[in-house]
Amino acid sequence: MASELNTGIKAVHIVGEQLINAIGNSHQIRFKGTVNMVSEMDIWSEKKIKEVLRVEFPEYGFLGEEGEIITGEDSCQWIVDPIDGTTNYVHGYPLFAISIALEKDYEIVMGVVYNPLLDELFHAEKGKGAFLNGKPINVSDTNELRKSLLASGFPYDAWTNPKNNSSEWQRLLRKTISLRSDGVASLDLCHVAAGRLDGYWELNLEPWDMAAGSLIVKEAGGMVSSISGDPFSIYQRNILAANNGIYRALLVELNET
Ligand code: LIP
Repeated sequence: MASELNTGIKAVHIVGEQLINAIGNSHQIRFKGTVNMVSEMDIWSEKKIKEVLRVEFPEYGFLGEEGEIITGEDSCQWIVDPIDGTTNYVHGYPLFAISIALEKDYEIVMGVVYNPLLDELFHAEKGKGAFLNGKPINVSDTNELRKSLLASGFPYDAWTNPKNNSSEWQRLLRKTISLRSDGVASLDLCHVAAGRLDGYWELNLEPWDMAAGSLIVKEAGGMVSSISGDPFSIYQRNILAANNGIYRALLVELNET
């Protein structure tokens, strides 16, 4: 019998190949709001992932970024970002991912994040550790903010929302080695899990941006909470993820801006 993990991996590989083939093409774009782009490839990828997952697990629910929603007959639901980093993808900027998580009784129990251009597959199952291409990964051991490399991003309503992360960004720019904004939340989380980044925070995210990556960070030994330090939920729109050595210092800085 197929496992959820193997089915998730199969789905990201199938769509990943096609997404690579189409990355340089001109795309049919529409906007959700002022700057949030959707391409025909986001729609295609979500439909294809849903088809692959539901062949093996027809009773599970499905929550996808582009509107494919199925209420399942079971307590399990797939949570899918068919292209995380759509803005990068449609600009031909070579960094995007496919993210698939499995939620059971409102808890994320499995996550797969795939960067097809680098053929990097991150995965975790609850209680079983985190892996990159099958090898165990761990968060970094940096224990001072001033020695850390962090990432964050800017919300889609940054034009109009005064709480658009710019004050947090400016504050941390002066207290760290440097900051990165890659535009792919799921990969930012995986890079924390793999010790490539020491921490990451972001405001105004959606469940599919965080579901798989948050489990991968936890299983790699990292801390994950809301920005105010409350227990993490994929439904609360923001996230702070870091190694244990800098988590508290980063929490304090983010709550002093
Ligand atoms: C995007 C993220 C990006 C974040 C955006 C958005 P999309 O996902 O991964 O890093 O800054 O708010 O959520 O729309 O490309 O799937």
